Amino acid sequence: MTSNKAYILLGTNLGNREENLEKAIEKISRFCIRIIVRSSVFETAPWGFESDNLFLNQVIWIETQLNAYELLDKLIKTEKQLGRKRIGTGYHSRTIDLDILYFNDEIIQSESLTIPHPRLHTRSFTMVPMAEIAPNFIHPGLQCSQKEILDKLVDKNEVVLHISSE
Ligand code: PH2
Ligand code: MG
Ligand code: MG
Repeated sequence: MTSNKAYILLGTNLGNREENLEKAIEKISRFCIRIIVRSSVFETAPWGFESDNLFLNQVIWIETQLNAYELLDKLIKTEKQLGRKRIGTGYHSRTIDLDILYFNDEIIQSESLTIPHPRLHTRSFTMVPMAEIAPNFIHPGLQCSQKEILDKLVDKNEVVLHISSE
């Protein structure tokens, strides 16, 4: 049996944010083999758009028998089940966003999927939780560790510890 390992970013800035994260993780745990690690939860300022609603962001590392496209499909269905509405183009507030950051150490570039996530290394709301749980994991494109990426990051958007995983 082959299995895959993926890092997923969870983001929410609408409704009961803590509950949205818990519900999403519960649903994800039903269709993957296991959730290996969860990062702490961080409260983060909206990046790339204006909103009064701060985000909660968290990264989880999962083991799954699904391939990257099957995983994407399940994550989109989970977002819909948790009330995610997709509104035109640009960034909007949302109950839940589930993004695949890394899938094994694969590089995938297709119309529906880009892995590693194309903007992950520019965003502290992603890199802080990512470097917490996998400081030595190497970005397969950039060939840098998560810790190295975080140390060089210039994004100064606020990221504050909200619920520690310890
Ligand atoms: N997601 C975005 C755009 N901006 N800002 C924060 N702080 N957290 C997010 O998860 C986030 C964002 C697009 O998916
Ligand atoms: Mg996103
Ligand atoms: Mg998304």
